[in-house]
Amino acid sequence: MYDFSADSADCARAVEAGLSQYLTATQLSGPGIPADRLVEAMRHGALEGGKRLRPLLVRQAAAIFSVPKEATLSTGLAVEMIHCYSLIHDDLPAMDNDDMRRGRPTVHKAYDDATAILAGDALLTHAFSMLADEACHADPTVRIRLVTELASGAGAGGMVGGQMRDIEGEKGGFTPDEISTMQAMKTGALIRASVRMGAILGGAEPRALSALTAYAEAAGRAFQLADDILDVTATAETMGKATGKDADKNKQTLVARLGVDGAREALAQIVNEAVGCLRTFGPKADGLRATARYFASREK
Ligand code: GRG
Repeated sequence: MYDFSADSADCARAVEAGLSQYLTATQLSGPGIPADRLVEAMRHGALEGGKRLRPLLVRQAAAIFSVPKEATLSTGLAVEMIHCYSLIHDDLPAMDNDDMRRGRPTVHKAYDDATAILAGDALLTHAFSMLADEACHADPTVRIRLVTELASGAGAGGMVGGQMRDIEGEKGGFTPDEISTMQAMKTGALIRASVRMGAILGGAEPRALSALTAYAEAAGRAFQLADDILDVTATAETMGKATGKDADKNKQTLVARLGVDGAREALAQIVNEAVGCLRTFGPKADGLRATARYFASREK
């Protein structure tokens, strides 16, 4: 029987240890050695407190193809570095202007804006170095596919592009479809890339990859909707970051349109849709099923 609590805690421990091991001056050095302040700011933004859900999705998707969890770690670390960079930049005064993240001061509060920008940049860059290293996968063709997948999910057609659309949307006038597209890019694209990278590590055939992509897109919508509900219902203390931000910014979320109860019903339907995409995979997909259900029940 798949045990979500045990697997997610084990994954979070492995990610924490891996990030701590790779985010050091020695590991990050190139033609020169990075300044201590840069390494410290990167560690502040990456270590301690994240749920590490994206590396968990990599691990769970790869498990369908019997890839051992240890063989998914470099890929999981790469996607987590991208996620942490996005949070550091999102918290900056020029974007969401947040003081707290994961229960601690945001990187620009603990250091300064320029250091936070550079810490995010360096995490972004190092993510691709993790994937290019042969410790990630012995086959260079697989490594190139991982790089392409992560670049596509994180870049202008994915997360960064979604953030741009979100900023434009704050002026108002987005249709529900435009909101969905923005959210699928801003939050969904990295979740989609995580699942697909797990499948790529497992050598998934096109049909399996497309079923997993459909799962990931629905799971991404569920994750975002749960985040919107929590923004209304959870306390800042539980979340470790400010809440009520969507209403403050007059954001047109599904929660604003349907109310909390209506949004919860929609969330349950989306989770069923995600789980339905896994019907051909049998018990090896229990991890992905459990994570989709967790997205609907999470309290932070
Ligand atoms: C600045 C390039 C750039 C992109 C920002 C990720 C993002 C795009 C913005 C974050 C704003 C936000 C709160 C989006 C909602 C979904 C989300 C990414 C929540 C945080 O992810 P969790 O819950 O966080 O996985 P932890 O802390 O557990 O890692």
